[in-house]
Amino acid sequence: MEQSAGTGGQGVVESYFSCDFNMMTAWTKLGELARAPYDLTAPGALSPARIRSYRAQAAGIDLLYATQRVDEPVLAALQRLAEQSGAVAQFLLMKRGEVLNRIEGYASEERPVLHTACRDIFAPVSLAPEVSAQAKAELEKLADFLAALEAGAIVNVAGEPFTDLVQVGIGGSDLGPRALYLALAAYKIPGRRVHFISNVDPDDAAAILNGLDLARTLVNVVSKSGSTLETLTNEELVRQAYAEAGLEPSRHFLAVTGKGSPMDNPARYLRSFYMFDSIGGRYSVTSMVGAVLLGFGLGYPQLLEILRGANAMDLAAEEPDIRRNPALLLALLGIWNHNFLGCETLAILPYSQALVRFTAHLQQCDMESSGKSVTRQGKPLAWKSGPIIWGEPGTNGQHAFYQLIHQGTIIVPVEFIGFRASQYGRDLLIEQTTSQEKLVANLLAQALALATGQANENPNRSFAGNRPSAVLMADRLTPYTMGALLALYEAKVVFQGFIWNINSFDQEGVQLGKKLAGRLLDHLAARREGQDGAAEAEDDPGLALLAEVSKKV
Ligand code: G6Q
Repeated sequence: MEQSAGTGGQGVVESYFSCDFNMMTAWTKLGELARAPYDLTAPGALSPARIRSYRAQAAGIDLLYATQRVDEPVLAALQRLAEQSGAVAQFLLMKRGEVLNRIEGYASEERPVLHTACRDIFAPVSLAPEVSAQAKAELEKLADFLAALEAGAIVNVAGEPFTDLVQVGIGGSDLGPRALYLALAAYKIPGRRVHFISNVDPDDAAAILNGLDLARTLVNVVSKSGSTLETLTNEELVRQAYAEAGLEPSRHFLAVTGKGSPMDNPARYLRSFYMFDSIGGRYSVTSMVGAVLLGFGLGYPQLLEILRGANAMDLAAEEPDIRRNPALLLALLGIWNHNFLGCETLAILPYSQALVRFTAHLQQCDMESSGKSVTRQGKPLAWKSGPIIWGEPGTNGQHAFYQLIHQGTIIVPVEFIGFRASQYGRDLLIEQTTSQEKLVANLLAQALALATGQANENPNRSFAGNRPSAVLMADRLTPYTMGALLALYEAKVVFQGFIWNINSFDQEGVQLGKKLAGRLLDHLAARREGQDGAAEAEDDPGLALLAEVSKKV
């Protein structure tokens, strides 16, 4: 596949769309280079000059990659891989609204992929003007609503302002929005709080509802499809709590859903906001799915800052030179470690307590996008798609699972995320260093220790080294930086999918379990109603399992 990046057009998309990863000359080259990857343990291998030059920057985020097992020939081959797969050309086509969510020749979602249009609103010329205009209209609706709350024009039945908001949603309607809210809690409007109910476990809802003054609480029900079992169940549960408290739900409940979905019924809600078909759940944080709660909790100006940061990174992701495009470079380094050096997992370890749920969001964004076994032509993949993504904030992780990362028998590449300054700026000098300095020093020490290792005559105290990591570093975790970081990872996932030639935008793999759960629930409902069907199908393994787990010990 010899196409140059940045050309665009339908002919080009067709050829990139069916571009097999292992047919590219860059694949062959990288395979050769992987036989003797850069040795980070060699004397002088991690020189100050290397550390200075292996650094890419965009939208206030630095990517330091000197501690990866790459050298100039590997970087040149990765650049070639980006070009031969048309990674940036496909990214631009995605932003322009090309139908990229599809499997050729088979029934599939057949949709454009336009989460970037939610923040393209700042660009002088939007690449997808229609969807950007729709996104802008929803944002303006939200701005009016938030201003009315602020001005006391929308209040509860007793004339009091709303102080709390509960987001009811799951998967993409929960993980990203929750991760961002927690990340930016330092910027909250005083007196406002946001809570989340996602699991169909009744205890999830009960624990949240128990601590709330419902009269002063808004409930934001978020479901693109408007038909998700967990969300609809939890909505009913919360409505019931309002009814029991003698409160009218339509004065408290908001909806974020797709136009025409079963939830698209404005009469039931105080306000209805919309998201669009072309925005997938796990890519929906910057749509109304995240915007409503972030606007309520942090205020509209901070929400715009998040969008601005995301937009800046989306623009940086259009850069064809991999050394100037952190999202693309991170994607390629991931492919180098996973497909060529054989690493099965990736740990994302933020040195920021505020990012406590960010890895969980990235786990969904990445694993739901890249957990695929067929190409975009429906053929079995002859190469590995996505790795397992996991992680927890450091330094806590250092006292938990880092032992395996340093001395275990598998190699776990790491992406560290850190900040030069804390969010609150409330810190103390203890033994001449601040806590923030201690945090960052620990992050850097881990990257160094993993890379260089340390020989010891005691084998149990020996560190083999050559364990790759990358460091993402920004000044401070602000709304702008958070938006940029979010967009960086979204673009990384999308780039990897383009290179692996998989559809990163559907999630058929979640359907079978949902269907089987539905059958078991039908059976339980029929049994409760005393219907005959409940006793049938003796040889059904699902019913046999149900019978077994229902037996008390
Ligand atoms: C994400 C997935 C999935 C989705 C949830 C909730 O990309 O599509 O996690 O977000 O299943 O779906 P609804 O928003 O339709 O309730």
